[in-house]
Amino acid sequence: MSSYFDGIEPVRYEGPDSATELCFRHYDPNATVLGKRLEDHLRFAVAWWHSFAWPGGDPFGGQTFDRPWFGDDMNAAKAKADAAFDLFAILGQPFFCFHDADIAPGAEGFEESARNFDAIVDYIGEKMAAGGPRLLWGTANLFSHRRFMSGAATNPDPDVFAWSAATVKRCMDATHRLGGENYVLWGGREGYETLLNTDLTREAEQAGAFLQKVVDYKYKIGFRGTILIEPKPQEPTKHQYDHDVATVYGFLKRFGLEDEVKVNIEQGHAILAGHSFEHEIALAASLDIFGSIDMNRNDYQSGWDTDQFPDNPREVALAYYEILRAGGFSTGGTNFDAKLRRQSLDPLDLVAAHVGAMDVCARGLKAAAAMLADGVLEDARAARYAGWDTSDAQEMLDDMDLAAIHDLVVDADLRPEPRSGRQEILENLVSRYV
Ligand code: XUL
Ligand code: CO
Repeated sequence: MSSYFDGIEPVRYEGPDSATELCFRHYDPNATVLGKRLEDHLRFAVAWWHSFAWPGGDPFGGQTFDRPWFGDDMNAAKAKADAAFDLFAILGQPFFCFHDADIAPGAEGFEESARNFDAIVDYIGEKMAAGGPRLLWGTANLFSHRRFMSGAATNPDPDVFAWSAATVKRCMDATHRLGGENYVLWGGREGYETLLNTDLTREAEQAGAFLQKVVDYKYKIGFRGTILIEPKPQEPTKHQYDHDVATVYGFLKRFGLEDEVKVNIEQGHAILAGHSFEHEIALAASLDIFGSIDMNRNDYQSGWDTDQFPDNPREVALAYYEILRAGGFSTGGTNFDAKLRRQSLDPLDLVAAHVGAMDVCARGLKAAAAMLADGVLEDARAARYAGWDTSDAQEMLDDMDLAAIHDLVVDADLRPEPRSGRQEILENLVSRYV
């Protein structure tokens, strides 16, 4: 049967010195790193939306891609699924992710939409049963259709809340049916354009009630995967409620859901929020809510959420370092929430983008594993805090009040001596590994 990717062979690992254009130079799925196969460390996923549904538009111009499966009916949706599984066979990545709107044509009525969706989910299920990747996560697109323009769960209209809840129910059912390992909530319209028409208290309470219903439904259907919130500070809204990891944690605590929900952290979203990717991962790990990552990068000149494929081994290494320090992924993985540039029209571009990104991630993970195994950074970190390991320091922290600490400082005539933070030395150390 002919395929959009005809003429492109499955990509193989050939090592760093290979002259083959399309091969893995660093990603050998079977190589063992820290006692685990690279494939099982990285848990790569291809994103249906950017790779198969995105038409190549930008805010100033429309479609540039001319995919044979583009169309708004069930035949087009099946052709799209066929093309997706052809790409998966070329890349050999273990997972994929989708929104309902990526895989099936919508309809104005809920039932018709849901029927289309369920039929394509069955079709994808058959393709999965015949071999190919598993589902890392499913999600609902509660942001593209105009009904969601004022939010989904946080909409001022209860009918939109209801539509959104019903949609999430269907998407959780589908994710469960396909054996998905996580379910993601990204609230692209859960925020505001202007405070002048916004009731912050109501909207937060609606969002909290919605999330509680999602968690309750997970238990009702016996879904064993992880519920993940994906933070982002803005775009498309002026202000998004799930601003960053710290804000999401505060929200989860407010509604008592911090043990039920974790985060899916995206590189570009972290940067938009004024953080680094590794900061967001490290913070989530320290709060025990780290779940999964959306791997990509923004354009550092435009500052927009451009969702490009990652190409910077050092940045990626620092991110995986925090993931490995936290014990690695459990249900999470590395989802390429990344899209081609709109001039990259060819099937080869789509394959090459993923191959390059998988290689950069493999390189980063190997560097991170070596840094961790050698222990140099962790030894330096431990040495920096060694003073706190003494019983005197612990006693001060646990048992002494301000007055007692005051007396201690006076009695001992304490004169703290500043010590170097050794930042450049540590940065030089990282450079040796990447
Ligand atoms: C948008 C974004 C989404 C989520 C899933 O910036 O990252 O694609 O990952 O809805
Ligand atoms: Co994302």
